[in-house]
Amino acid sequence: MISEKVESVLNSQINKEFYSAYLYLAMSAFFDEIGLYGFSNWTKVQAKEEMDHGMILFDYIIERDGTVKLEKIDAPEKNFDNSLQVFEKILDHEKYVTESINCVASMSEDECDLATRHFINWYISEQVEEEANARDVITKLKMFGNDKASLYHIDCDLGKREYKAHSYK
Ligand code: OFO
Repeated sequence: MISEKVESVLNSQINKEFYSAYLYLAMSAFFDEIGLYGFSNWTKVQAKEEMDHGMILFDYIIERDGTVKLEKIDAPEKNFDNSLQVFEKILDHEKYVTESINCVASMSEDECDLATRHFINWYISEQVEEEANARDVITKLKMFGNDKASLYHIDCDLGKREYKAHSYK
């Protein structure tokens, strides 16, 4: 059994993860429109991972005999200018998600819910990786993004990313 407070932050985290999936899909559509298909692939793979993040929380709440409460998912931003701006937005968004995950960790500590505190460690590590991934692309775009041949190579590189289903167990 989980407390109402922990259940509430976990449910709100499900919403944030599915919003993240929506946001990455909007970015993927933008990249398709401008012909950066590797960037589109990378963001589409990320969208699928975000859905996994949401589903892992969903299954965890049920496993703990809690109640899943699905809330409205906001429409994502859809006006983007260029690849660097998109990845800066990704980094800002992931920092926001990291703060939210940290709040779940603090709440589970406040409620002496050690199982949730342990469970959320997987997300804490995942956020370190996601922020680092976004920063890595930003660095490359800042160094080489203005050169069309280099941008093409970055696009090919991001096109290699493959989706692997995420699971925390
Ligand atoms: Fe689910 O980590 Fe990104 O948002």
